[in-house]
Amino acid sequence: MTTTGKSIIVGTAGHIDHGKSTLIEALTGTHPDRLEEEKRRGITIDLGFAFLEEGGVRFGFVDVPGHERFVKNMLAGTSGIDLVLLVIAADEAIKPQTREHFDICKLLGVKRGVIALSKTDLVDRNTAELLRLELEEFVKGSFLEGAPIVGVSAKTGGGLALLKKALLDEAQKITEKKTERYFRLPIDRSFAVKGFGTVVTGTLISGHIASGDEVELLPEKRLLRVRGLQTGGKSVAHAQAGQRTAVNLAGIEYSAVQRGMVIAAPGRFRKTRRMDARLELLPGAPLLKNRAQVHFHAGTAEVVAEVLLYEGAELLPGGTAFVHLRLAEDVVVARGDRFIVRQFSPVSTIGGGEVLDPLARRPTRKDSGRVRFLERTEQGSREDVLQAMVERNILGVSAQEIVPRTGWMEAEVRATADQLARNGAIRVVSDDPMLLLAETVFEETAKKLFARIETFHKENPLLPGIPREELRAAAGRRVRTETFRAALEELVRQNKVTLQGDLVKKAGTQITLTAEELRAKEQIEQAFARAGLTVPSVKEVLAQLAIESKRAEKILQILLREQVLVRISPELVFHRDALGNLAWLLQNYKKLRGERIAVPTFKELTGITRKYAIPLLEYLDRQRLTRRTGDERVIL
Ligand SMILES: Nc1nc2c(ncn2[C@@H]2O[C@H](COP(=O)(O)OP(=O)(O)O)[C@@H](O)[C@H]2O)c(=O)[nH]1
Ligand SMILES: [Mg+2]
Repeated sequence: MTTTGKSIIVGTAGHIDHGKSTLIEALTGTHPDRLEEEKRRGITIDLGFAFLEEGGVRFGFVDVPGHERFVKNMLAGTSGIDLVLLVIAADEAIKPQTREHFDICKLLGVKRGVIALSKTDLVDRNTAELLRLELEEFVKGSFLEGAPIVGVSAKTGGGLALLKKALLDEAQKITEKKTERYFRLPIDRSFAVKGFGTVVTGTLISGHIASGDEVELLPEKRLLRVRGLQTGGKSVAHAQAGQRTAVNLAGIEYSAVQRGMVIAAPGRFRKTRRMDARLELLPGAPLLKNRAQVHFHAGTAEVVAEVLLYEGAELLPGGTAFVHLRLAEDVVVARGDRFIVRQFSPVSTIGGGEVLDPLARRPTRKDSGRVRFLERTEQGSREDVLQAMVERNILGVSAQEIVPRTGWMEAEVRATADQLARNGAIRVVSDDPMLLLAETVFEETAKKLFARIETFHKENPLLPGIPREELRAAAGRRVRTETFRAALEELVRQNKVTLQGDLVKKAGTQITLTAEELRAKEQIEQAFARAGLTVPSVKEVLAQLAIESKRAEKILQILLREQVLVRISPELVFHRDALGNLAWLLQNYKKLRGERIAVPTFKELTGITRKYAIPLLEYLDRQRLTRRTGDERVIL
């Protein structure tokens, strides 16, 4: 079943006993208080839920408790709402939690709402009109300025139709939450349903989910399968952002899941205990000292946090600042998520803000660029954000890291990276998995590699090039393998470097020998050429040269590489002409005396001793010039 029409989440807000729950029942027919204790005491303690389909819009209502002791429950319900229904009783007017809930809505970035002036049956017309003026003043300059104020009475039913219409009008103005984002649902309840097992509920804040999907429970990092889904009290095949959703999960006990946990698209979000954020302190809050302890609320999670101010020792009421939040427990948040902070004790809402980097590292004195980075990324375009992220990490950043840090889809990361690469700002050093590096860092790396290659040639004039592994080691651990590879490829493309098997050499490098070395080279070659198959030992030959042994050894290497000489065993080296002669001898033998030859005959034919004969025959076997059968060789 596909979903059509709009899905809107409405959250109530307002002081206790102002008629929030009663109003939800009057609108939807469902009383949202569900706990025994709530029914007995007649107050809302935890979140309640109800649904209404009206004018093609599906409303999911989240009813919150008004009591100041349960503001933390209210917070879990209010994050993720599209529309607030601020309820103010006509006989009581504005009370402390009216203010606190309103502040919370502002801090959470709620964009629209409707104000219900409830219990109008208890006051006369004049009082109601005066209160209306007071409320207009109260919301001036906020997101609720100009919002409809509807007088209602749940008792008489007066104004309910107008209230529904006002909700519908506001709902039409709301742009829906993004469904083209990775799936995420902060959990507000977990319980067991007979015959089904574990069911979790929450507001689906991004992406979509289908029955049969695999989801990741965070911060636990457990993969679970979705057995079934409900929205609005009906079973559905999928659900999308903007819907209150109940998810039946296979493979887990309901008691292992708690409010504050999140189910999400596997691998796309990460738990965190450190984040960088913009924090705003309410004008009425006490000033906040550096390292103050607070209660941090985001999504449905609540944890104790320490606030580190990046600039200054305190934050004044009404002020804002970049902060680092160090949490006592893991939470799951994404860039752009709103949060609330409450004073540690006595508990009251003092501010809130927006997550800028959900996976921030521990601040250090050395890391002086942090505030500049946050400034760049706070208001910047996607390109600005990605470029700043890449430039801050000299090792480069991978897509696996960028997705949970930004909340973007992988395709968006790729498109942004390609754009930046085209502009010459960054380098895509590897495509899959994608690794991005600042262009300046990349060029610096290539330059250093090239300098190392040049130095190698200078220090080793008799060697053709530096072994790739040696160059890799010289680059150090601050250069990832992918970067090394890409930088080397770049140098090759620029025709600065050539690769020769396992060796890297500066393009156009020739080994130039001194006159002395040239003579030595000739002497070595001649010594082996003269010897034929009864070769002297390498040591003997080199000892007779006028140059020192180290250089002599390198010249021998050159002859071997040029294949003038051939090493057939660790001790034995032959001139290529001698080996060519031997092959010719064998072919001749085959023609005259047949293909089989025994070791003694071979010795006789070549005039060499066993010491040479055996390694030579083995060499011939390896070269497939002969094949061993028993004591004999078959000439091929
Ligand atoms: N007279 C009158 N009483 C109401 C109205 N709405 C709610 N109440 C009463 O006010 C009390 C508190 O209502 P409730 O919905 O629980 O308030 P909440 O704490 O804001 O959820 C209850 O006793 C309700 O019966 C109304 O429109 N008129
Ligand atoms: Mg209530």
